[in-house]
Amino acid sequence: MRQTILKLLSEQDTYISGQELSERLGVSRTAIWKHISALKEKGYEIESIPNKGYRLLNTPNRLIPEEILRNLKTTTLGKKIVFFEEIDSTNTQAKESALDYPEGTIFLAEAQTKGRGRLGRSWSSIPGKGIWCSVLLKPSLDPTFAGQFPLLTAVAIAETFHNLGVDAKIKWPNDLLVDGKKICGILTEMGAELDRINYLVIGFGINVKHKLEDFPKEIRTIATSLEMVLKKEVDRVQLLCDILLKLEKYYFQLLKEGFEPIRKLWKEYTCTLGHEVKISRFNELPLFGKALDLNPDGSLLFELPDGQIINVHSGEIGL
Ligand code: BT5
Repeated sequence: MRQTILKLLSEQDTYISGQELSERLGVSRTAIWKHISALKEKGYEIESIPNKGYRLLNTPNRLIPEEILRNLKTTTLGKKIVFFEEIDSTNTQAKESALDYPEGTIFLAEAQTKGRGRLGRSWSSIPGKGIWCSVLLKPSLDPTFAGQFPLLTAVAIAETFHNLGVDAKIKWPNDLLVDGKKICGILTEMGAELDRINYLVIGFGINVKHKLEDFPKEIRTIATSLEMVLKKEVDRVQLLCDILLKLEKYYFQLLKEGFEPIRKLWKEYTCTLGHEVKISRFNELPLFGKALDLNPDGSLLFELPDGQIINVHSGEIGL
């Protein structure tokens, strides 16, 4: 209901009367008035003049579901939004209720108190500055395909950044860097049986409005934000809507055509291939060698100093 009221208000430059709204929505004028009051409380500036009606003056510059749904052009992703002003971690929430929500649901928070990175690392997620979002997907695929999803997400986000004029590079497997500093991290988690994915939760954290001093001291030298790079304001709502649209496009493409088109795009955006790198691995000795190619399954083709070629499925790259 509120979404429709907002749509009608934003389509019109002039006033729209309470009577007209109540007729078009089939509810009483008191109900309309209550919805308008609730919207004002959320930060919408709505002028109401007796005998004239309502007029939308300003929308809140916040990442709230009403604003996202007003701008979203997807068919599936983001059509259902679970929003928290503050939560431990959107990935944790998405995983806990994955079976209760449909594919495409997004879990979104203005702040995370226990934002998570990979392998138990933490993700700094201060209020109002970033996009802290988890997308729930339920592809009918074998779990061996799961590794393609963070790569696909990195491509969708890198491409959106490029359209904004930000030259972001993907560090294998899925960190996004600008001038060597991390601007976005992706954490993909899965619920699966041996031969079937039940759900995937793709969490991405994007630093948007941070100034240098907004980052905790320990990551100030390694982190950056879109506004630090662009030196102008970035609209988080529009950015999230653009990312979801691209993510949806590539997700459907992956289901239809397989990974190859995404792999090609990933290779265009990466800064890893062709370089001598060190790969730190969980519970194993680090590897030194040359990153040769991205394999069709998302693993890295890697040449060791003795010329041996191996596939690396997971790890952390230091350039
Ligand atoms: C990641 O882990 O990069 C994945 C981050 C995913 C965050 C999203 S936010 C929405 C969803 N809900 C969650 O709880 N998580 C996801 P990893 O590659 O392990 O990188 C973690 C490392 O990045 C940390 O150890 C820090 O060094 C650094 N770091 C932490 N916060 C950062 C930030 N805001 N910007 C840049 N670097 C950061």
